[in-house]
Amino acid sequence: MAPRTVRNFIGGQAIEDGAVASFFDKIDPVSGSVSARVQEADRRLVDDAVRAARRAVEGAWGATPAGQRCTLLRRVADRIEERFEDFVAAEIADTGKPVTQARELDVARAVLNFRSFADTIASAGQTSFLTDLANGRQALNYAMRKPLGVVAVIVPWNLPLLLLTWKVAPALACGNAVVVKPSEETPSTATLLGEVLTEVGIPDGAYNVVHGFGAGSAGEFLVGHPGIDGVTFTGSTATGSAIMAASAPRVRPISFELGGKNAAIVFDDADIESTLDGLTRSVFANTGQVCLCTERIYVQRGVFEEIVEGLAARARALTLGNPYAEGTTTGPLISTAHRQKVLAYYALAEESGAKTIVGGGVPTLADDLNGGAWIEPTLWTGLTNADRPMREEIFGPVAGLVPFDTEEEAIGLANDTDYGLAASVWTTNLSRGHRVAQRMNVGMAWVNTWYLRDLRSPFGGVGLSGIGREGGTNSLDFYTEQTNVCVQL
Ligand code: NAD
Ligand code: 6OD
Repeated sequence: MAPRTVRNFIGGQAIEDGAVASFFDKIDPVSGSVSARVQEADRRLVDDAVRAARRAVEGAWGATPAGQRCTLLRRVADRIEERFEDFVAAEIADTGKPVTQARELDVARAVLNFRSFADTIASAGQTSFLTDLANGRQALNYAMRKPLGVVAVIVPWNLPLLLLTWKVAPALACGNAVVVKPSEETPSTATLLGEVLTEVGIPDGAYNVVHGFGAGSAGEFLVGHPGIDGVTFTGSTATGSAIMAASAPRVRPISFELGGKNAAIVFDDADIESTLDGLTRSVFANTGQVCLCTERIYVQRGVFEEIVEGLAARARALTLGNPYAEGTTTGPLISTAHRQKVLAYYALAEESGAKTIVGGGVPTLADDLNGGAWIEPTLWTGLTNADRPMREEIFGPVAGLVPFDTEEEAIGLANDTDYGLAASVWTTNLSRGHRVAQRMNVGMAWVNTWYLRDLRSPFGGVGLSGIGREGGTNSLDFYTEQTNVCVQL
């Protein structure tokens, strides 16, 4: 079967192939074969997308009242539900993730993102102050919220639709138009979402998609474009830094959700079975390719052996294979290039003195999976925070386990990182849970759970993990500017 074509989506239209100068191949991470050919947007197409977005902000979309915008976004959620399996299939074709995860996390969250932000923005109020003046009179101050304008949305490949809609839904709800640059590894669901937005009647140009790479391609052309009023980015810290530099000359608002090197702390009073279940998710979910995944586990000495053995048993029980096969828990990495990077850390850990408890290499699978980016879930002991595999983000199904004795020592070990995205604390002593979670130098700390989300709560990181918070009214703050009006009464 000939590979399908994934198209740029500009001004409410998928772009004809004849209007595109170059294409690139999308490789299926399950089998290694070409699964799609993707239109690459050059400078001219990126410019077309930004202009289409500007026309929407200054035209039909800008003129749509907030309540009506939110009603339209609820229709988007309904329409994604109607086309649910189309989105699941597109996400699996790009990532190879198991069908249960694509359904229960990725596409379900896309629906929720649109509903949740429609509710938040529809019910958002304005700040006002009645000011007493010296002459006995009063003044009324009230702040008007206005959209930023044209927002560039740049997202990675690990949770493509989830992360895209997490930004597009609030941006549109606030009245902005967006130009989206999905990862070159996962182009499909962004274009499919364009179809859905058009189907429910979102005006042309409010949502645009340009495909391509970062440096020297669509990503760089987009963030360097003078018509962009703000940039929201999820991805690696190195790319965040490059985008920050490109945004500096025009002093644009930026929101960055970047990498992590997240810690879990397990106390000896933890409920062992539920802790092991939680750790298994937090280390191996999405083959370790979630920015929130745990790569460092600090375990109180009394339960260290029990946790190491229990987690290793659960890692061995993971089932790698075809994403649609019943019982598959774990997909491949996104690409063989990414696998090379993760395997280099597997080798480096052993050179640094790690004992590999489970995994450590490439698995043997059925012949039709041989060309894919498969890798073994892996656990190490014997490393310290001084070793690079315990300091650098690996973004694979792997964690190092380290024993500790006291609460103070565990807090010091967990906070000993340049990142600051997420942490989890496992204990049946809830006072200790609160105490330790509050001292984690991160954006999100979980107690006795991991990646449990309420979309109204702030999400983001500190240090190398990002700038700003999105979620609930935090997103409203990023995607709008305020004009304060002061009226002497
Ligand atoms: P990446 O930074 O390589 O790419 C992310 C996006 O940026 C892609 O669309 C890419 O094409 C684009 N890009 C690359 N260079 C660019 C440039 N110079 N200008 C403009 N755009 C550019 O990240 P990735 O490898 O796709 O994703 C994995 C990384 O993302 C990990 O570090 C992970 O921790 C991070 N991440 C963070 C969060 C979070 O919420 N904090 C969520 C998911 C992923
Ligand atoms: O759940 C979310 O809203 C979110 N932004 C998750 C990020 C996951 C990182 O890979």
